Amino acid sequence: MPGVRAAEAAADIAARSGVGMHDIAVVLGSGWAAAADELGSPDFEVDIDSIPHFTAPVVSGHSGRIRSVAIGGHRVLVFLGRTHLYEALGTEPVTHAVRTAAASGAHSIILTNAAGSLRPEWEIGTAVMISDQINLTGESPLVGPRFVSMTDAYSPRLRALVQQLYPATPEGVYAQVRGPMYETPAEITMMRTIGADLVGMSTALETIAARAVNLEVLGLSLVTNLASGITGEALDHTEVLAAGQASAVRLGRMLAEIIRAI
Ligand code: 8IG
Repeated sequence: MPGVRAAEAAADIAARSGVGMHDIAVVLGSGWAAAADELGSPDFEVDIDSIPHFTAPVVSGHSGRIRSVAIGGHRVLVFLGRTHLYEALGTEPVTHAVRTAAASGAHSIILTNAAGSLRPEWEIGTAVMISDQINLTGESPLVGPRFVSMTDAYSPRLRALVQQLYPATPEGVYAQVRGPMYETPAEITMMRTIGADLVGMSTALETIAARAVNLEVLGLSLVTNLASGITGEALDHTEVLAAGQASAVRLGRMLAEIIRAI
């Protein structure tokens, strides 16, 4: 049972960190790892695969650590790196961090990622707030008759709060694909037609799992490339890491400000 495994992970984190409860969680995806230090120095940090049922991330740019950081009045559980669906381990490892966050006492989770943009006007380095999602993976982390509402999956309250702090933040619809290949130009044309503004290989399944355990979700995408066919250039993972490095301090401060305001 995923809930049982999450409870085991949460109990281990609580025992080893000495922090009984964490009220907010953050998942830092590729491009965002360098933002971690701007959240403040951790009171506790371990390798993610030393916590029950976590697997170490395989992508470069994902550092595979869990931190506990005090920010404002909050106890924040920070996951540096995530497990992706394209690792073919199934949806449970992909959503274990989200469920562990809920089992640790979190009421809110901030899911970050790097994404390709379907909007040419969004420059590389732009942080976009996710307003809604399209799950193109064909997968769900939920089993059985669990009819979870996905209306307002991305918390209107948290989105309003970010708009107040950073009024220039654009919003868009995030489409998750399985990957690991990037899209063909024809696939990007299809995604634009069905209403996507951003495309990536994470987050949507995590948001589904988060809503199933009543976590408030804030989603933030760092635009690191224009989607396939928009510039005519081939896509390259190194540009993802470079855009993250270049934006790290700005993104980290933005995250810390948002957390303080929650
Ligand atoms: I960063 O253009 C990043 N991740 N599928 N397509 C997909 N995933 C991505 C992309 C992209 N950019």
